[in-house]
Amino acid sequence: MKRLATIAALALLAACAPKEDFYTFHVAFPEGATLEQKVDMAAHLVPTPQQLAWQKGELTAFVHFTVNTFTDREWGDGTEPESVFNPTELSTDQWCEALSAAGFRMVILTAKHHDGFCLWQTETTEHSVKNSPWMDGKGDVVAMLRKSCDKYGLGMGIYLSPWDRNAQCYGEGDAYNDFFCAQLTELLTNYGKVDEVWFDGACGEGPNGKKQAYDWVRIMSLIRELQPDAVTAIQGDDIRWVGNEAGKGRPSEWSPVALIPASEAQARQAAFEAGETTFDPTASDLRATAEDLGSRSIIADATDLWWRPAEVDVSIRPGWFYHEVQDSMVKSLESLQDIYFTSAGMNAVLLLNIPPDRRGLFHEADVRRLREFGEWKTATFSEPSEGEFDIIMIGEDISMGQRVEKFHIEISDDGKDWTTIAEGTTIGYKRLLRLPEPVSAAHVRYVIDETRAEAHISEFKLYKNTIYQP
Ligand code: FUL
Repeated sequence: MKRLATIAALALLAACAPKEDFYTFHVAFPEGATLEQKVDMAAHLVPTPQQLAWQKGELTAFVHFTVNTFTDREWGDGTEPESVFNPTELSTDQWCEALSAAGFRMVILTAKHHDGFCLWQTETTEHSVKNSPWMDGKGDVVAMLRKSCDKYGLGMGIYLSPWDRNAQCYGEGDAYNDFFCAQLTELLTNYGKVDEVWFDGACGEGPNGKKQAYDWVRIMSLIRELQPDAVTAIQGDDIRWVGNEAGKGRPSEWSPVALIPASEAQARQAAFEAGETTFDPTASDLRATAEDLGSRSIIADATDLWWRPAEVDVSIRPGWFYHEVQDSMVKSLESLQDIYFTSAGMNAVLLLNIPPDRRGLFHEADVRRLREFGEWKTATFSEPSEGEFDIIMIGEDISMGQRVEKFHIEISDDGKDWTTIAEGTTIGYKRLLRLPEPVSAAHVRYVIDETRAEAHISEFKLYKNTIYQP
């Protein structure tokens, strides 16, 4: 087996730029800007410190738990009696122990799902743990999770469903926004540091048949005030839904995108309706599910770009909530490995859902799979390979922006004749490339074929995929 003598890097565009100006989170293009100018500005769009810290976390766990766990449903209708919520052995320590051992850095809990049942001691509604038999109504799942996250060194996030099928004020405009902000205030005030606030996109009818207009501008400003270091996801500004629930990032996954955050769209809409601007924000029909959110052709038509990295949410089982019938349907280790490559390996953060069962524990089958996943990941990625390799990791220093548009990897035995073994478009924070079979070579190098400005490659490593043996 040949040893890798050198790892050489070749950047074709390494212009000696004068002092660079950067734009944090958002950049608006000046009227009449050329495509070249816009692309250069896009290359200088950078994440906020909170977004950067979030991206480095790489693996976040999602925990879907509520009355649905006991009624065997995916969406409760809001009429479930509080008495159904009665886990017999709830242990957030058990969740966090399994997660931290598997390499997860944060846990996001459904503090409230669409059924409106609150997992914490809230003063906003009677529809909560307070009126359940669990711990004689004295329990608080959010408080328990807080303690466990601290114990196991994990960050904590909150999922608060805007759609509420129980609240009588849902659909009543300000009344529901007041109610929702009161719930957020409790969660963001009484439970220490919250790292991510997650709002799904569902907006159905409430108990009175009405739909609600959520006040995203107000909601975002409340979060900035109460937890300035938290990132806000999906309907929130900072983190974008990848666009599917199958664990798949895009081959070209840009963090600078033209997808407008909900709060900004709402603010612009209000200004447009008030006659303060002639620019109609509803004119853009770009959706989170679109195939392309940030290429040059998108930039050509865009007026603004935002740094909005992708989060890949997917469940370890077919459903988001626990169903006994799915105990035999926990995703295979191979499937989790694939998901890791197409999420964290494609410039995104993986948000993997593990639903506790009716005991309030992660089921043994899920715990086993988490352990296997963690062991595989550690064994594969702890040491760069000095011999054969079949995984290439390459990353950009995204504190300088995301710039690379096309690259390839070459190997050589004599340093003169080079063979291409892999290629890609975007890199971003981290890109993992798998080779069809292991190779070895004296020299390995990356070549940047196209970039929006000088490329800053922060990582270039080679690994050998381990075959997992429990
Ligand atoms: C969706 C919800 O409707 C699902 O129940 C689940 O919570 C998923 C993560 O988000 O919008």
